[in-house]
Amino acid sequence: MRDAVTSLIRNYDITGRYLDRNALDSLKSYFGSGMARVQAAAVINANAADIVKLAGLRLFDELPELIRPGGNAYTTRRYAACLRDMDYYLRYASYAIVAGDTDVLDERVLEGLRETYNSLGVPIGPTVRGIQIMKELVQEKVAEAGISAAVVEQPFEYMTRELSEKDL
Ligand SMILES: CCC1=C(C)/C(=C/C2=NC(=C\c3[nH]c(/C=C4\NC(=O)[C@H](C)[C@H]4CC)c(C)c3CCC(=O)O)/C(CCC(=O)O)=C2C)NC1=O
Repeated sequence: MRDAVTSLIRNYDITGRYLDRNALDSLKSYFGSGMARVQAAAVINANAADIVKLAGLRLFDELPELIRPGGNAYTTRRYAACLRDMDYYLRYASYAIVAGDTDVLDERVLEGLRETYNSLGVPIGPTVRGIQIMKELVQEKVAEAGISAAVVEQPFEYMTRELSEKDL
């Protein structure tokens, strides 16, 4: 599992280079945004249960067929599984924000996920929508706390892109 620093070092080491101007710029940006990223993770931690719950309500409000008979989130067991998945996405997004790197998402969340979802009939489009709604809620909460909302966007966009790009 890599963070922004270990990813950078790894890339430079592969080609045996010293850290050049580009490397220093990206290190500066990583350390410069460090406090904001840590504070954003604290905001997510303090609001996680609310964010997941509200995102679920909004998602099912937009796409009510999900929780009707025949929908993938129909029955309390599957409804709960869906919210649990949303909670996973949020928690791992908070790790990725702190790490300044999406590697943790590849390793712990996205690996094999599409195959699992496809075999269980979990629809990707609505899952992506759920992730987007959580991103919006997190951006609101973070902005309310006076932290730059820019630091939280990347992991949600990454999960969205990775999930939708290789849709079956
Ligand atoms: C930390 C990494 C990690 C992830 C991401 C993960 C996802 C994950 N979601 C699952 C199921 C599920 N996921 C959903 C999710 C949804 N259904 C919908 O209609 C909505 C669009 C969506 C919620 C937004 C549902 C309903 C199930 C249960 C499906 C079933 O058993 O029929 C399963 C199958 C096993 C189980 O039910 O626990 C996995 C592995 N597990 C992990 O360990």
